[in-house]
Amino acid sequence: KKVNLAIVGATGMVGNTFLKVLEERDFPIENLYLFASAKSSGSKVIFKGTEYTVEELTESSFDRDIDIALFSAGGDISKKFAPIAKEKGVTVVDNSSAWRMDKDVPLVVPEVNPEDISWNNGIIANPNCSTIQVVVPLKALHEAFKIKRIVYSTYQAVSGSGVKGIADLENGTTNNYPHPISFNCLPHIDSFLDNGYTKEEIKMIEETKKILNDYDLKITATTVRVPVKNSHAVSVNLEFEKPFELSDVYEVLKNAKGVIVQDDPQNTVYPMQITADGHDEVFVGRVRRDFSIENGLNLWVVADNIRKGAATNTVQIAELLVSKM
Ligand code: 2RA
Repeated sequence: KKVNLAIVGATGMVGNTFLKVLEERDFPIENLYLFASAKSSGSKVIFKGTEYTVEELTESSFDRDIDIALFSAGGDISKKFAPIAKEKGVTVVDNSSAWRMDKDVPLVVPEVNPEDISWNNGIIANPNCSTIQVVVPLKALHEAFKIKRIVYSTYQAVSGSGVKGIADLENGTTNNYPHPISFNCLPHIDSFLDNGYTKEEIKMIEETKKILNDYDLKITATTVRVPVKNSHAVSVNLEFEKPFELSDVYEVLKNAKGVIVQDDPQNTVYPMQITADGHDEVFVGRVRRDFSIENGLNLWVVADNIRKGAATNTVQIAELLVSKM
């Protein structure tokens, strides 16, 4: 079945990657419509050898036969236009944070909770990039050993904040961050809340519970911007309900969908941002017992935040929708 597909935010970093991934995966497209802001409308985009003209997104943009719309144009655009698209019968897959915690909106990672797309009401949310990469290995571990508590410490690339973030890293400027990110780390992603956490940290905590459908999980997070161009890394500390053998943990990880284990530290084999870059898998290494607690485990989890963390996960959700049509 071929579908009529729209991309909202087609000229942004994630929008461009949508097109690249759609082509790589030979997504079945009948007609393609590209939308962006007024300032980007009129620009030309080549997709599979055909030239497309980007249209300005307006309230009447969905007054045509569109089956699925991929959004990555910021929360305000999603808040306003996803309901308009949905009313026209379009199924929206939204990469922004606007709808993720809405109880009527499934929050989906295809390797983790694909069944949740079945209860969508026209909008499906793509989780935050740092959340996507951790729940992929955690799903299998949770099923095998029942996770009780999670401590996330992230090392997030500047591409997570778009071209401005990359420019600040490369030029030593502070257009996007309050302090230099060159030769520096910033414990500050998104805005601070009254409880001392940032929105990014709360996203990881709350989205993990929703995706794993376990609101008893005890989770804390510290999210940090690091001077890396692309790919996020997360140090994950886990406490399980049950005892485990390390050999069983390895078996579970090696068989987990979407996971590649890279763990031979004696030979300097471990996941790194420069080797995860451009891939869609989640790379796991430094697997070792946390001897400081009962049933404790440490992991190092790395993935391309623009691909698996955003564009590819969104396209995989769209593939699930097509498979149900
Ligand atoms: C970041 N996860 O890395 C956030 C949004 N992409 O900036």
